[in-house]
Amino acid sequence: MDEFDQWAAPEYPVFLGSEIQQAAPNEAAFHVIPVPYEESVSYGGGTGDAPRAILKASWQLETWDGKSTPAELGIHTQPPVVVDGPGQQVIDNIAAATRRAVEAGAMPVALGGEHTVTYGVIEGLRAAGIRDFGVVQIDAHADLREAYQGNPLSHASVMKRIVDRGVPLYQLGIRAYCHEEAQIRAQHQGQIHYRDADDLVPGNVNALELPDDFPEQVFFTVDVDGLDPSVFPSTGTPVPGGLGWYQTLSLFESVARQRKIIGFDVMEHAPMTGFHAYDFSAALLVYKLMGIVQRNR
Ligand SMILES: [Mn+2]
Repeated sequence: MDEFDQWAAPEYPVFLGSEIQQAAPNEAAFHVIPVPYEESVSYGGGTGDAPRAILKASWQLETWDGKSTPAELGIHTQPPVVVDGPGQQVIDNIAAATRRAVEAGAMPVALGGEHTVTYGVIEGLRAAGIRDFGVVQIDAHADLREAYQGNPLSHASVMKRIVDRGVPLYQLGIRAYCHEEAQIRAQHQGQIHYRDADDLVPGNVNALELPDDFPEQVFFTVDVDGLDPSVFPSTGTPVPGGLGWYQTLSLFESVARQRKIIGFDVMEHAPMTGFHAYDFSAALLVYKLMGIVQRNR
């Protein structure tokens, strides 16, 4: 791809393409991976439109994020992952894109799409030879069901698929889960850690301490419904009582101070016609997380 190319694919502008020249794949610290996958919607739809909306909104960002300029590290936007076909095929495609990022020496930054996408990213990290890592998840929902509506690749089961791989998990901001998920948490004591919204939000908790035995490398997944619907109403299954904007950034930063971030994603944004503010919020969230990574490397 030409280094001056501002389009990852027709209809898909590159991240921050208005401000920066896109970095070559092997010269970028971040590989933005658009994944317009929307299959197992349980309530409101639209998350398949999110990657394009976020990339478009990124053209309105400032390169200075208020503290540093993460764009200096190089950002490359891959073409969107092909999401037609059976679920396992899509997971394989996402894994291949993630592996390409890692093998280019970059950090994958996946833009969903539904939360199932995160399973593909985790499979890609494993395929690239990264085994000893944990996942920190911001979410309203535990996503720990064995299957949902008969589908083990549902967005409501994504964290169970990851736990099944033996990956340690730390959940933040959960406030909607079922009895089965509470049992799965109990069965995986020592592997699944959590601080739920009813602890973090009323307590205004802005930092957490990871357990000593939590892996040194961390992948961070943000389901935007983990934030309060006053910040992100643009999501399929909103739940009141979520994390604040600054609280989310602070929690991410507290993890980045303690561990090495090896990638992150932003999932489940669902653009709302006429409300471009939320597309911009999602783009800014992605860029702010890049900035935190930059300042804590
Ligand atoms: Mn989720």
